[in-house]
Amino acid sequence: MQSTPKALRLHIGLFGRRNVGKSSLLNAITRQQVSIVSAVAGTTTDPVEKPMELLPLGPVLFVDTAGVDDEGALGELRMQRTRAILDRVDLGVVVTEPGGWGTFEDGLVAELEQRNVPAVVAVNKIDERPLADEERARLQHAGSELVTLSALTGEGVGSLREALLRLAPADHFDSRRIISDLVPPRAVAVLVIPIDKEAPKGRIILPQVMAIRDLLDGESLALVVQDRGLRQALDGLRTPPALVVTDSQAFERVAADVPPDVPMTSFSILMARFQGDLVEQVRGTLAIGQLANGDRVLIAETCTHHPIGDDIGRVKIPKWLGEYTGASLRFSHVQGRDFPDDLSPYRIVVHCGNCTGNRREMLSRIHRCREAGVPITNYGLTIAYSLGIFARALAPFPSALEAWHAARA
Ligand SMILES: Nc1nc2c(ncn2[C@@H]2O[C@H](COP(=O)(O)OP(=O)(O)OP(=O)(O)O)[C@@H](O)[C@H]2O)c(=O)[nH]1
Ligand code: SF4
Ligand SMILES: [Mg+2]
Repeated sequence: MQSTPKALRLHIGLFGRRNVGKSSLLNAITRQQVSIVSAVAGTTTDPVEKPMELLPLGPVLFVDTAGVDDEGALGELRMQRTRAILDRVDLGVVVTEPGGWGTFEDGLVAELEQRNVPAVVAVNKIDERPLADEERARLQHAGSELVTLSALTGEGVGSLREALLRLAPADHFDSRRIISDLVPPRAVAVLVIPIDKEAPKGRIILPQVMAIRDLLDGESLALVVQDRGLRQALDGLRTPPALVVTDSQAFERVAADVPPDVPMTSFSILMARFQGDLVEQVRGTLAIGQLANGDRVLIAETCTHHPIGDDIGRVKIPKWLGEYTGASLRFSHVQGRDFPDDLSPYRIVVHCGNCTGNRREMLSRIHRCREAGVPITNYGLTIAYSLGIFARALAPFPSALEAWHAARA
């Protein structure tokens, strides 16, 4: 994960007066002692950079700056350094404490606004003193979002993460590839699309269309077959394909036909990576092993299609989960924008691939599950796990496989 180039990471700057708790906040977010904290004003003298995976945002670079309210030559030098950072951040957090907001902070927000950089106003140290209603009303629109928190107790740090997620520029979420990064130019990807009674008439579904388009963009070759044509297709290739991707529902049959040394996964798992957070959802999948009689399972779909026949969410996943766990589970279903505020009744959330949704919203759902302590997985991961081919279906994604092994250990 640390291999994401610095330039591709979302840059988030922490700004504010000395001693408001910028460094403490960075440590609270990262849960590490990245930056030195002390009661002495002016502790941070040079910017401190911390690249990390910030759930639910993905790869980010935090920059903790020196407090910039001090005067004199030293103060001006620090201000110059801080301006250089204002110039290169994608998001700014202006840190203050209750009763601490003044023209200095207004100036910081204005500097960010001039650069079209969204600013989160973060009022820290609320464990010491709450934010007065009058000041809250005033700060509500000072920046793009207002959060109150305590770096000391951790209260509100989750809201800061969510605010950063909401304000992150859209292109931060669009830079990923669905499949073309897994298939070199001119190499072949075999896409297995069974045409059965559940297949929509006269067309193929969106994740499949998206994968084909992405392969074309990557100058790779897409060989599209039905499951019963797979063996013949593989026999006809002079070199093995770089990847086989199947509809999850044909996983078992396809796994039997694809030689073990050929990487194989499903469209739904590709979608978890592209439209969600594969590593987090892989970790969530492990909770399937702990499901017991009477546990409630939430099945969530982003679009509001009408369930037909052996619908995957209503019939197949409940059946596979029941067979795998041997438990009698209670299933609830939500579609579209419905996603419960209270997740506590559920032992696990099984989400669809979110092909019609946007990634930001999916990440926000994953984040809410995490905050509520409820594991979240997805359709393809659940099916692969229930069928006992999880490791194989994750082999194309080393970091996900690693997370799975780590979580099991
Ligand atoms: N009570 C309380 N104290 C805090 C909180 N956050 C930080 N502090 C304390 O405030 C002091 C300053 O914290 P720092 O994190 O060093 O502040 P800073 O903004 O990085 O300061 P400079 O680097 O000097 O600009 C330390 O004594 C911290 O322990 C908080 O949420 N609550
Ligand atoms: S949004 Fe979800 S349920 Fe709807 S087609 Fe896409 S993956 Fe399937
Ligand atoms: Mg500091």
